[in-house]
Amino acid sequence: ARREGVTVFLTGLSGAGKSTIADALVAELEAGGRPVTVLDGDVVRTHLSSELSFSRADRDLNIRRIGFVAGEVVRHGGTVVVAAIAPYESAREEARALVERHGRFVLVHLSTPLEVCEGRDVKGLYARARAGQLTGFTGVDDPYEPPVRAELVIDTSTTPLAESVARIRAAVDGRPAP
Ligand code: GGZ
Repeated sequence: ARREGVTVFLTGLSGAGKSTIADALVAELEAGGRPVTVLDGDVVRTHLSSELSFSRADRDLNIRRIGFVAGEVVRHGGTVVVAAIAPYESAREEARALVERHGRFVLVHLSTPLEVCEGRDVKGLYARARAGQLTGFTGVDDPYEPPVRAELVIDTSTTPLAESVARIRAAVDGRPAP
């Protein structure tokens, strides 16, 4: 029988480690013979959602689009890795519903504390937000609703990258965590 499709949906603050984990996870899944469709918030906003702002309505529309694309790939037995802030519970659950009609959905909450994300500040966006040069920045002056039912919760400030990836792979393969 054809393999069931699956979407791994990484949600969390900017700087929580979504793209880092996505990159490592995708490399391992592809090395294991699973081609992966990657939907990274940053990239999606360049190519698929370029007209969208960071208002609630536009964030929700962004996540709805991601959920739709993920569902289509999963429908054909594919593997999808999403990395997006996705700050609203209702939009994440909409994405879940769009995927689960065709296959499996693994929600991974990267629960890295705000202080750690802000300390990393890879792109200097937190500093700009604190300075008032960037408004509506998630975690500073815009909300992040923690997921109510995540399959996995991982704090990247206390979990090594290899362990995070191993836990997610186990969930994808339906094995108990190593
Ligand atoms: C949050 C913002 C904002 C605001 C720009 N709030 O860490 P990054 O820089 O590279 O990735 C973030 C990205 C968030 O896009 P998403 O599509 O994941 O967001 S959502 O799921 O809410 O639609 C961040 C950058 O865009 N960025 N302005 N105001 N992140």
